[in-house]
Amino acid sequence: MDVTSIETAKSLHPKTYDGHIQYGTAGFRTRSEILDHVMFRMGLLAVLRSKSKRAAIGLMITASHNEEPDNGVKLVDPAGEMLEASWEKLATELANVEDAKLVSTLQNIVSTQNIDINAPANVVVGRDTRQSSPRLATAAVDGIKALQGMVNDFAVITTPQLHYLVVCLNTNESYGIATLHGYYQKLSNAFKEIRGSSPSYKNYTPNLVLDGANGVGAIAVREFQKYLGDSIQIELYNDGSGKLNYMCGADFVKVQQTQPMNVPQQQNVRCASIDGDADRVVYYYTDGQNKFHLLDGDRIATLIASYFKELLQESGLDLQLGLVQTAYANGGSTDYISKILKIPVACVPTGVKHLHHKALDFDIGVYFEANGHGTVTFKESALGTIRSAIANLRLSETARSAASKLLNAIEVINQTVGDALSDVLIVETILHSKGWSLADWEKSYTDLPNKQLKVKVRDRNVISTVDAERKCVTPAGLQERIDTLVATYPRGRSFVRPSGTEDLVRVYAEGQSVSEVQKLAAEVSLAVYELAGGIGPIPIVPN
Ligand code: NG1
Ligand code: ZN
Repeated sequence: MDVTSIETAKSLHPKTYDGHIQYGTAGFRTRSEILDHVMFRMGLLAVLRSKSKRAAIGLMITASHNEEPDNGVKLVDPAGEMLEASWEKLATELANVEDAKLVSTLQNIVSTQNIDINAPANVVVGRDTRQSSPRLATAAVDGIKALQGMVNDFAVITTPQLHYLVVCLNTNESYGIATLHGYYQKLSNAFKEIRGSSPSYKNYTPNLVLDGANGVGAIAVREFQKYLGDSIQIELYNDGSGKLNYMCGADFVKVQQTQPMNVPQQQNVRCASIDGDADRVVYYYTDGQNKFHLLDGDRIATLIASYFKELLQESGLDLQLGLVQTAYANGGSTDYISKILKIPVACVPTGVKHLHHKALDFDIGVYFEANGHGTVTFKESALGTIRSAIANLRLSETARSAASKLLNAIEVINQTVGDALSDVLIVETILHSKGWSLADWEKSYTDLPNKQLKVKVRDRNVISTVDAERKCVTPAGLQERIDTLVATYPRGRSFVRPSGTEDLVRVYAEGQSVSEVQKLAAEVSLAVYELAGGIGPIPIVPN
């Protein structure tokens, strides 16, 4: 290890923040002004991870749907997954050590992880459009270079594009060409192939209004449109000229359950919102009575799963299809999946790494968070089975055509991570094939009214949970209080958990009516405030 080069670079990125910061659900995420030394150190860690895995590692600078002054960084493992849990701990340790202990901490990682320091290292770097991102990217690159790693800087890209590039590089480009051109071409070619020469069908029209959250996704959408030609017309709003994620974007629309700013309110028009780094998407429309209708990640998951189920039945393929959700999934969707679709459904803790991991248990694993972050994974053996069916002339024309559709749908999907733009293309593909409007899609099941609230507490880690976050074990008495409150509401459900990306506790409630869930969410918030050390204004419970 070239200690002199690390010491020199370190002096440019001294640790100036004394608080503890933690690698959470999506890496480090906090106010951008305290992140310089963290970025530098993550550049160093990415090199060690790359050497240890003998593969390219991704480093993405983004705070996704958070407000513009925040920023963050996450590392992407070789197969496109989130960083392995044991390395998250190393990341937290490395980010928090004093400057004087930086080199010895690195040396310790090298020896405990058995890393050959002379092995090559390749780090793929990407960043979102935040003002602080170029400065923070420089810090990360300084870290990579201080350990003599190779930097593959793709500058401004979406988070899913970074995952895609990492996987392409690590599969010798068998997954796809490791360029942005390769990304756009792979997805758009498959999309156009399925769409054929008639972009309209029954209630489906090839026009989509898209809210780009004023983020990097807006740039990518403009680029995508060039590849998509007339197969679909995307009308872009919040295209980057306004404030990032401000009253717009997937998170705003999902949590506020309302139309984003600047998108014209037109009746029965198909709209979608992506988030600031383009890894989430939700759909919505306003009906003839000006009522807002949200079609969130749970809906997208059920749409994709039911489409795949139909194609599997038509093709006669015996592949196991499964769906993965979190506690935030609407009870209406879970009932529909298990009772009507009859597809196995699993519940895991929040954070795509948990969903992705569980989805890999199935031949075809559909996973989505309710907020619109998700994708589909396919086992290599399942792909082989589908390909053989297409080539098997003894099968009926219908069976082979269904298998072929399945394979094309797989090509449209960015399997490496939830990708808002790829998810838009798959949703559009399915709606087109069914000839559906959003109202048609919505008929499949009814969402239970639900509400999310945030509570500020002194230390959010006083809350610990079990059972995929559906029950809390500490602080003492909180779960009993939640149980008592929930019991008074028919179809009521509520849970609380510390956020992994913000310094607060999240409260979720659902039930049979809007007024009841508002009340339940507020009552549970008050319980958190009282039993978990709330700070700031006391939550107000409506009458
Ligand atoms: P936290 O802050 O841990 O709730 C949020 C989302 C996650 C995930 C991460 C990463 C909710 C309730 N939580 O995590 O699902 O998307 O951000 O972006 O939506
Ligand atoms: Zn995001």
